[in-house]
Amino acid sequence: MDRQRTVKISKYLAKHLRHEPERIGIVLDAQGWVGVEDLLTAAAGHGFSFSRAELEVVVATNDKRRYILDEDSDRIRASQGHSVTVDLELPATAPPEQLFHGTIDRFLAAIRTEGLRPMNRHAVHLSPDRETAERVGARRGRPVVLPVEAGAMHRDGHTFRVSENGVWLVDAVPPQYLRDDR
Ligand code: HQG
Repeated sequence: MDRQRTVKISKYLAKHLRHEPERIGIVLDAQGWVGVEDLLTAAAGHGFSFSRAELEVVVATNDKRRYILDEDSDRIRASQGHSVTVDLELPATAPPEQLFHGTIDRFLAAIRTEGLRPMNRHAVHLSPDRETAERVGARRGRPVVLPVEAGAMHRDGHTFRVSENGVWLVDAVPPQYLRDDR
């Protein structure tokens, strides 16, 4: 399968497994899962056909491992990034001392004042390393990386979870935990 096709299927999955399942008439369960057969049928019924084999290639080769199949490959879900309500049931996990958030200059004034907020998603997304955060920021423009004092936040009672694909999730980051190392 060529890269263009893989990316197209991946974007289609992001749209419908994270944001707008109702657009193609699928229903995610409380943990965000949907049956693979239901998804394939619904997609085909709404003008975009792909096979189970193609889906499995996308899941296995996706650069950020955005999707995961259950043990029997019966169901699929997005590992993070939802705007629809789901409970991923990820266990609370102690984070490393420092995590990173990638953003752009234009948002900095608001972020310094009110901290990081989840905006349209469920959680604030933090990266385990600077390079990943840079890539996240670079989706919008020249990236700015903010180190986050995750260890201190955790000791102060904030709950961290880590998604199946290694993205750290937290409800919010108050401004006092944001470093500026530029
Ligand atoms: C910014 C992608 C103003 C925040 C990525 C970000 C990630 C504020 C934007 C994942 C703010 C939200 C998530 C505040 C935060 N005032 N702006 N108080 N607090 N922001 O897309 O972290 O490819 O919801 O800096 O790689 O950019 O989709 O979050 O710029 O892992 O799998 O508001 O999405 O993954 O944007 O990205 P997003 P994000 P995928």
